[in-house]
Amino acid sequence: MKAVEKAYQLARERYAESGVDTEAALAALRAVALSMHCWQGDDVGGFENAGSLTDGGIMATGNHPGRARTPEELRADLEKAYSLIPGRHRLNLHAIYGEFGGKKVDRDAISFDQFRGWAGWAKEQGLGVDFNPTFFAHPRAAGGFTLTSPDEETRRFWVRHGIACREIGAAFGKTLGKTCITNVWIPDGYKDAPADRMSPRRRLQQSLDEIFAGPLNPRHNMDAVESKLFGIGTESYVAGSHEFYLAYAIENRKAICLDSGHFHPTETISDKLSSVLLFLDDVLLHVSRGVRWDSDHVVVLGDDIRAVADEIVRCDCINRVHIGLDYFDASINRVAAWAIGMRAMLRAMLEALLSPAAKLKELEADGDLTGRLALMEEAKNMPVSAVWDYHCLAAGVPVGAAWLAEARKYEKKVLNKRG
Ligand code: RNT
Ligand code: ZN
Repeated sequence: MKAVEKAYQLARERYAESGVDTEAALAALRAVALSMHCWQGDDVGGFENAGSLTDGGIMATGNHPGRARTPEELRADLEKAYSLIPGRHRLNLHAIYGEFGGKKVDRDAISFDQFRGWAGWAKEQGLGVDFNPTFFAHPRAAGGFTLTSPDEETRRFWVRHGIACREIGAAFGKTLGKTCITNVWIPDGYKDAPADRMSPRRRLQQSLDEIFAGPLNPRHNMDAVESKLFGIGTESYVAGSHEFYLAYAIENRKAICLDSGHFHPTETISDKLSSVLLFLDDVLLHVSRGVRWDSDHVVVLGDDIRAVADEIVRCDCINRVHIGLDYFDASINRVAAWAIGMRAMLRAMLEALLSPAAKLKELEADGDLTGRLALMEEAKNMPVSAVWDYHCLAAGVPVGAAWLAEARKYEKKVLNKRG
């Protein structure tokens, strides 16, 4: 790996000449913990075999062999994926991934008991955990309404689920000594134009108030709420819209979760960060890639995530923006899907950390918009990849496409043997 080291030394000098300290950028990058979503490993299946995913307005397509079928398989796959990704990261778990031991524990009755296996494993792996109540893929969600349900019994059921999940989140936070972000997303909405847009939102407000009523130690649990524009079967109206949740989050001091697939196609979440960060303490990101719609394709290094990373760095909010990934592609090797998305997001963060942000702001302040544009373009020619390769090498993970051979080996040895 001599070439990687040599290339890095040259890159370091090159950056230093333009006033950028690569060592400082790498130190900052090492501190970035991404929340890797467990649900890429099994197409959002979970371990309770309850209902159809599309009841939640989302869909995983593809039938690549090797889907994880048990917690043990999923953990093995996750370990493989983490071994291909530089840095120490987090795990994002959904409530349907509990270990139910063959017993039926309904959503409103789950507790940390079903997650001790995950907590023990996370501790051993040095991972923080984030958590999500699962308001979909369940007979009681099949009607399309959970926290907004006009049926009081159904609404109460889902409120109990939300309360249980927050407590599980806090238990993860306490056990691991790392704050757990518990993120509420519900699919509720209408396929066709509703006559009454306000009542479901009023019920959602009430349900959230009930879920968040119990005080929890903020060092253990942080609440987040995730909006959406539309889903499969909720094309005309989604109760949990952006305006609803942003207002709710500001009033109730919650974190807002911005999912890149949940806005109008020409809207970007990067532009929203500087606005919401002026009014909220914390933002959670669900970094995803929509292709023509909220299709949850694997994240790749494109302009969108580069802009997100730039904003996080330029707003100086690296500690207030919590980055999670959210996609589910069942058409390719699932371990590779994790590695590609995680590496892309980290690579984008590195590029942002290496960008001449101070200089760009200075040019802008001086009214030199020509210089600003010119320098932004030239920054793209700087040797980011040399720094990235070196970062992978130093972190003890495969450099360049070498990770793919590892993923393939694992596929042959482990994934392809699954029925
Ligand atoms: C759905 C939301 C939500 C889910 C996960 C599985 O559109 O993005 O975050 O993807 O909870
Ligand atoms: Zn999401």
